[in-house]
Order: sequence, then structure tokens, then C-alpha cells
Amino acid sequence: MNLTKEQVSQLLHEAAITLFADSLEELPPRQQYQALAFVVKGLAGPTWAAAKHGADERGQKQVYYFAIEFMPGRLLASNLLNLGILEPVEAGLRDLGLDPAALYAEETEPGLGNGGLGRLGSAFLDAMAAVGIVGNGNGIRYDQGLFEQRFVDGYQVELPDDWLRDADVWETRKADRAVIVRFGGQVLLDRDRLGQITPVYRGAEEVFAVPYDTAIIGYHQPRINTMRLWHAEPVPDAPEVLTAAARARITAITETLYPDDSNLAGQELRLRQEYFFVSAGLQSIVAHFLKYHKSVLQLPKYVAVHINDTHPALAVAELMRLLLDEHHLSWESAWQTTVATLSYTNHTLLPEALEQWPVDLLAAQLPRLWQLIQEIDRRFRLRYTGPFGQLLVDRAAPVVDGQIKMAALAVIGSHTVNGVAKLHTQLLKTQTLKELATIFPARFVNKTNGITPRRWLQLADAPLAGLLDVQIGPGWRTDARDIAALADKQDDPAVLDALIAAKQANKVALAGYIQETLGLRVSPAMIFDVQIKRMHAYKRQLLHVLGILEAYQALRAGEKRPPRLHIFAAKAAPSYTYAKDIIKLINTVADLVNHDPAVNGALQVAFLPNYNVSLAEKIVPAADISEQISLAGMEASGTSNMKLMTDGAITLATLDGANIEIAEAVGTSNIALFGMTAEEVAARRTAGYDPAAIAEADPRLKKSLGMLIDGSLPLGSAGHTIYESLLVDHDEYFVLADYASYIHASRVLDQLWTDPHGWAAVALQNIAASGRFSADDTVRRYAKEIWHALPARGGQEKWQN
Ligand code: 26Q
Repeated sequence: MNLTKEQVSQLLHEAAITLFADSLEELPPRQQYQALAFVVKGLAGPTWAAAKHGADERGQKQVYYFAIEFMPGRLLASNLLNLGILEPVEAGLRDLGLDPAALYAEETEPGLGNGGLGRLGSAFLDAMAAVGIVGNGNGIRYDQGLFEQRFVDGYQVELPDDWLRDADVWETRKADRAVIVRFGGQVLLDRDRLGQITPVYRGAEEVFAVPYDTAIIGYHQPRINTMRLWHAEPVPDAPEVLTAAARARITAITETLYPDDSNLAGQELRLRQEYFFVSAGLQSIVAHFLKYHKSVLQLPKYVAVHINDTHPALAVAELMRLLLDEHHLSWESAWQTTVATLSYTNHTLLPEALEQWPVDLLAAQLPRLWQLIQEIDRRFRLRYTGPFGQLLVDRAAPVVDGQIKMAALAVIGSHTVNGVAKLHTQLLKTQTLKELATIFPARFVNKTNGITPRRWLQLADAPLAGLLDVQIGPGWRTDARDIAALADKQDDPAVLDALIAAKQANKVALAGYIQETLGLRVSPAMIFDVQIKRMHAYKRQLLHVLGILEAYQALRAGEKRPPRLHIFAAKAAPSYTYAKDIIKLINTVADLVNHDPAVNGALQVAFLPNYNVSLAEKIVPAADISEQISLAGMEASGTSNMKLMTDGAITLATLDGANIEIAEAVGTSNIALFGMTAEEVAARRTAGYDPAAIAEADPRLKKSLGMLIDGSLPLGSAGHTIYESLLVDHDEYFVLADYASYIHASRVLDQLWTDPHGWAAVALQNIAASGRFSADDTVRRYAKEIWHALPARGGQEKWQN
């Protein structure tokens, strides 16, 4: 799209008058931001409008990505970049005396997700638009996103996230596209005049599902997709007047995001959320489809529905319901159509995160779906017990012991199932879902996750992006695989110096932010050692803390070490007390080392509150070390590992999730690996394990553990809880088993740091090898091998105005 800076200025002034009846110069920054966002939305509008019909008219297959979480991050700069107008707009703003970065910072980030899962969904939407796939998001418009985190006395405190207080400029309410979603009541099966079985609903609770659409703009091409998020409201003008309580039950459905990314909550409200966005999404897809096509039997030819983790797995039963009850297909053709339309990604191996719903709960909320799930279960058992035997089929079936297993439902009702990294897929097939993989071996495939280099490199890391332009030309901006060309420069000292300077600029910026936020002065000359992700025992932030205490003792004993700043950012689920204890521990250790003159300058700890996409954009480009230290076999993939690599951090990692593929890509001499393999962990679990003996044999470790309980760290009960988790409760995540090799790997990095060009050469190799983790390629593989939805770059759409 073309735009001059003079046009930018004119459009902005007009928007200020239209929106706020004031001149641009008079507006507070927040409203200047809103005016600019309004202009951008207007520029994209005509192309977006045209895109909605283009694909249908061409008969191009569409993908619908169903996810209970999305985390798009701030959209203004990203939209400007994708529209190809970042430069004229920034120039126009500067001419007006406005600071672009300051305006971008006025945007409230939509925190409609917990972590990796939601961020991956948004990366995929961005990537699908970039590569020309007609791919839409389908999810929930929560009134409140993930809580805002503050620290009070080192403890996490949660505040509500009122992100819609100022209205979201990007969304468009589509009241005319609302649909009705039904819960509860009774379902009787009747026969209509033609003798077809039809369900009759009595006393169901009706919920009005109103879509809010946000444009997802393709990078440098006129492809604009839609993220559709549903909002729950009472049905307007319903014949019955609702009590306040009945209204509240309805509006509660989309009131808040569940802040837990790992625990089976088993709560009614969560189930209602899941059915709500699945039913609304499928109803609107099928209705839209039938405007362009005659028969629902054609659905899989034109539509792919993707189930992101099991949260939307009710899609299997809901699509069956629509095809059977509303479109009167036979069971066999409805089932064929359903399986051919759906595909499913698993994101977790943690048993406690595998969703199961008690039959009573589901049957009460979704009586018709329960009938259908029973029939799916009955037919599954009938079909496979003969060939595979009762025992195996019992373990694979969706309904067992009064519980409905959502992963089983998703696998049985999908044509393809994928894990998110090679190891993860392997473990799914051999452990977590092994019975289902025995029955459907051809269904299981791997699709390693990816990240969007536009947000993490072009937008968040301008210094490195500029360096790449100079060194290898700008081709990498459209095809991340071109970054590989950087590898040839590793012996060029001028390039290494430029790389060091780019990193330094980012570190200076982050140091400023740390000073502002924590009042902590840090030197950009230190090693910036980063661990940013949800707080979880299996991710082993505790191992990182033990590493800090080791360094603390070493420094106090007079050892010399390169100065290191340990940077953490992480939210804990509000109910996850152990994770909150670790937060308290990190803040307490920070207090100790940051104030101890004996280690002054050589060791510091900064725990930045309220981790979200925007904070990641500050931390990732400034990182020297990327800590990816989960217990092998636990982290499905990880994606912060990819972001940090892309921006030139060196990975300190276990052989877990996508770390293994990072090591493959970059070569084992350019990554610091340590710890047990997933196989060794499994063996150790059976062989038995004595953490106390390990602690006893290592004086420094013993001292660090002692510090948890001897009063040197004012931790309250958290110290004892953590101490006991290791030494009394057998250290479930093998922190102590991997400790020595972690310290060793970390010391190897200290050694490398003493040679700045040596370090920079390794960082350079990491950047060069990061292209293969571009989400663009990931979604191309999904499109080719799962969705059968061919991407089309350019050519088909045109910019409209
Ligand atoms: C389930 C039931 C009840 C309540 C909550 C949940 C729930 C909610 C969110 C379970 C899991 C999640 C999110 C999981 C998640 O973010 N998984 C991460 O997905 C990333 C993208 O594939 C991977 O890179 C990470 O390894 C994985 O942990």
C-alpha cells in the first residue's frame, strides 16, 4: 500500500476531529494513538471487506483456527509494518513532533491468553496472512484478560485486567452475525413428518453469541484475514424476562480468561466457555459456507477447522450435531464429513493438563452433545475391539469411568493429529496417546512450532534487522530462510563488532527499563541471562535460582566471574501456590545479591513484573543467554527458545521440546546443552533417585539449600516448602540430578564470554540458523500436509481504496 507522509498528516488531523472534535496537537498521547489506529483501520478496511468474499468466489479453501486463547500483542506497529507503511507513517509522525514509539506504547495489549499456546495461535494468524492462506481465528472475547501481576513484598499480587476500559480500536462488533448457543434443558428425540429423527429441546438456556472481528493483515500483500472473537450476551427481545441471576450466568461465560495453563479445573464455567465459542464458530462457518455451496457434504473440500489443544475438542460432537440435526445427514456421512474437516494439535504431555469432563457435568450442560458422544464412543468400541482387544480400546476410548477424555475425542474425530516438536510427537505416540496411535498410526504427524520474525526481529529488534539488511540484503524480511546467508560472515570481525553493537543498544534500552521499573541500576556490560515464561515447577526456574546461589557463593569466596544479570519474567497461576513460592524466592534472592557489596556489580537479579508480549519485546532483543532448562520430556516445544535465538541469544538448554531441533539447526558447538535426556529421566524414575545424597556430596549446593531454611533468606514458609519439595518429596522434576551439569554448562558460557568475538560468532550462528523456526514455514507445512489449503501469495487480491 502506498502512502506519503503528507497524507499521513492529513488523515491524522481529520481523524482527530472526527473522533474527538479536537485538533491532533491538543490531544493526549492516548487519543493520538487512537486517532492513528483509526486511520490505519480505515486504510485496511476496503481490502478487508473485499477479502471476505474473494476466497468464497474463487472457491479457495479456508482454514478456521479454533483456540480458547489468542495473544496478538499490540497491533499498531505490526499493522503498519504489514501494510508496508511503517516508514511514511513514522516520518509523518516525526514531522508533527510526535514520537512513534511513545504512541505505540499507548496501546493496551489484549492479554487474552496465558502463554505459549495463545501466542502460537496469534503467530499462526499473522503467518497465514503473510503466506496467503485464507485463515481465520475463532475464539473468545474475554472482558478481562490475564491478570496484571505486581509484586508486594516479593509476593505476586493479581489485579484485574480491564483492557476494554478505553475501547479496543481494532475490533468491529458484528451484531448482525450473532448466533444462538444453547445450554442445558432436556432433549427428546422425536420423528418429524418424513420419519427423520429430530431432537426437541425443552427449557434450554439461550445465549446470544456476538462476534467481534479484528483484521489480520498479511505482510506486504493484500491478504487480510479475520480473528473472530465471540462475546456472550442475553438474547435481545427474548419472550421470557431473565432474572438478574440468569443474566449473570450468561455474561459470566466471556467475563474472564482462566488464568491457569496447566491444571485441570473441571469447572462448569470452563466447559461453558468451550462449548460457547465452538458452537458459535461452527454455526457461523456452516451458515456462511451454505451461502456459496449447495451441500454440506462439500464442507471438507472448502473448509478446514483446526482444534488448538483440546479446549475446542467439542467441535467433534458439535459439528456432528449440526450435520445430523440441522442438515439431516446420515450418521455415516456426517461422521465422514466431520473427520475430513477437523484436525487437532496437542500441546501438552502433562497428565494434569489433559482435559477430562465428568459425564454428569457435560450431560447437564450439553444434553444433546452427550447423546452424540455416547454414540461416538459406542461405535468406536464396536469397530475397534475386534482388531485391537478390549484392554487397548478401553484405554483409547473417549468415555471411561464416568469421564469424557477430550484428547481421545479429538483424535477420533480428526483426520490428522500433530505434536509441536519432534520429541513431543514421539512421546505422544509412544506414551501419552499410545493406544490411539496404535489404532490410527497414520494420523499422527509432527509440526514443530514457529515464531513470527516480523514481530521479533523487524519490530522488536531494529538494530539487528538493520544489520541484516546491510550484511545480507533485505530479502530475509519476506523469507526468513534467507537469514542463513549470515552464517558466512562469522569470521568477519567488522560484522561481529556490528553484532555486538546492536546487542549493546538493546541492552542499554532494557537497562533503562529495569531502572525505571525496579529502581535497579544495571550495567549493559554484564551478561544478560534471561528466563521468561510461565512460572511452573517443570520449567525449573528453581534450577536457575540454585545456579545464582552457586555464583553468589563463588563470588563471596573471592572467585572471579564475568558479571551476570539474571533476568526473570513470569506469571504464576493464582491457585498454584508452589509457583508463587518460587516467585517469592527469586525476589528474595534478588534482594540479597543486589544489596550485597561483596558481589557488587558481578551478580544481579531483576525479576520484571507483569510478563506479557510487550515486555517480551523489550527483553528478547537484549538477551545474551536464553535459559531453556525444563526437565527433558516435559516441555512440549517452547517458543521463547526460538525468539531468543532469532535475536542472537545463546541457548543454555536441556534436550527438551524444540531445544533439540535448535541444537540440530545450530550445531552442538553453538549451544550449551546439559542434563538428562528424556530417556534417562524415564530410566531414573524407575531406578529410584536420592536427591539428598546429591546435596550431601556438593558443599556449595548443600549451602544453597540450607539458605532456604536457615534464615539467610527471609522467605517465610516458602523456603521450607521449596526445601521439602527437593529433599523430602523426592524432587519430582530432578532439579538436583541436573544441577552439576547445569552449573558446568553455565561456566562454559562464562568462559566463552571472555572472548567477545568468539561469543559474537556463536550468537551469529544462532541468528543464521533461526530462519527454520519461522511460523511462515510452519503454517505452510500445516497448509500442505494437514489442511490441504494452498497458500497463494499476491496475485489474487488487490489493494482496495
Ligand atoms: C486446561 C484445562 C483447564 C484449565 C486450563 C487448561 C489449559 C489452559 C491453557 C491447559 C493448557 C493451556 C496452555 C498450554 C500451553 O501454553 N502449552 C504450551 O504450548 C506451546 C505452544 O505449542 C508450547 O511451546 C509449550 O511447550 C507448551 O507448554
